[in-house]
Amino acid sequence: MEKRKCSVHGIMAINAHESLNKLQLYSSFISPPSFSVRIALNLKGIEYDCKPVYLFKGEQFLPEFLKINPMGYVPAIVDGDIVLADSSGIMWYLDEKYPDQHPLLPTEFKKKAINYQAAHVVSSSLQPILRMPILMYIEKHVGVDQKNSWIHKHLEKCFTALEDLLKDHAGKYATGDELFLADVFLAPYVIGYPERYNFDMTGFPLLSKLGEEYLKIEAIQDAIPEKQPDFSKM
Ligand SMILES: N[C@@H](CCC(=O)N[C@@H](CS)C(=O)NCC(=O)O)C(=O)O
Repeated sequence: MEKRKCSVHGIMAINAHESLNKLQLYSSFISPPSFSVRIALNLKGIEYDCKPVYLFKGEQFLPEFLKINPMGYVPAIVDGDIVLADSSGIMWYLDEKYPDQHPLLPTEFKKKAINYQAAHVVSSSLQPILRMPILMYIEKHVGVDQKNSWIHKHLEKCFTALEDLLKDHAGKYATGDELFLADVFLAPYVIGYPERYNFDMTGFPLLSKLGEEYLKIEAIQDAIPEKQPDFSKM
C-alpha cells in the first residue's frame, strides 16, 4: 500500500485540513519514538498532516501542545476526536483501527511474543534513559564527553541483549521476512543513530544487517530524520 502522504503544518496552525479529518502527527525529527510512529503510519498507508514540534525551542512546553500531551513529549496524534500520545499507545491504536493495513504483529504466538519483548526493550528500557533532557543534563553538569559514554554504555547493553534475543528468530527483518513491531521500534536506533553518537556497530552484525535492510524500505526511508521538515544538523 503506497498511499502515504505527509503534509506539513506548524504546531500553532489551526489548519483547514482538520476538516478533512486527516490524522495529525506531532513529531520531531530527533525523536526515535516519533520516527517509529512515522514508520507505522507509512507502512499502513495512512495519510497524515505532520506538525513538527521544535524540541530545542521548547515548543513541547507550549500550552497548545500540553493540551495534546500533558507530558510534553512527542509523538502525539490527533485522529478526529481521539487525542493520543506515547508511541506504544499510538501503535496499538493504529493496529486496531487498521488491522488489515500492514498488521504490526504476526499471528504466530511465539513470534508475537518476541515482537512484544524486542519492541518494549527499546521503548521502555532504552529510550527513557537516552531521552533529551537526560543527555542535556549530562552534557551540562557532568561533561560533554560523558554524554557519548552514557549513550554507548546503554546502547551496548541493549544491543547485546537484542542480538541474543533475535538471533534465532531473525530473517531479513527482526523476526522473519516481514516487518513487524520489533522492527518499527528498532529501526530508529540502527539507522543514523550510531553515526550521530559515534557508536561502533562492529560488535552487532545482526542489528547492522537489519539497519541495511530497513533502509531499502520506502516506508522507512520516508520516515528518516533527514527527510522531516524540522530536520537540522546537530
Ligand atoms: N514514552 C514516550 C516517550 C516520548 C519521548 O521521550 N519523547 C521525547 C523525544 S524522544 C520528547 O518529546 N522529549 C521532550 C522533552 O523531554 O522535553 C513515547 O514512547 O512516545
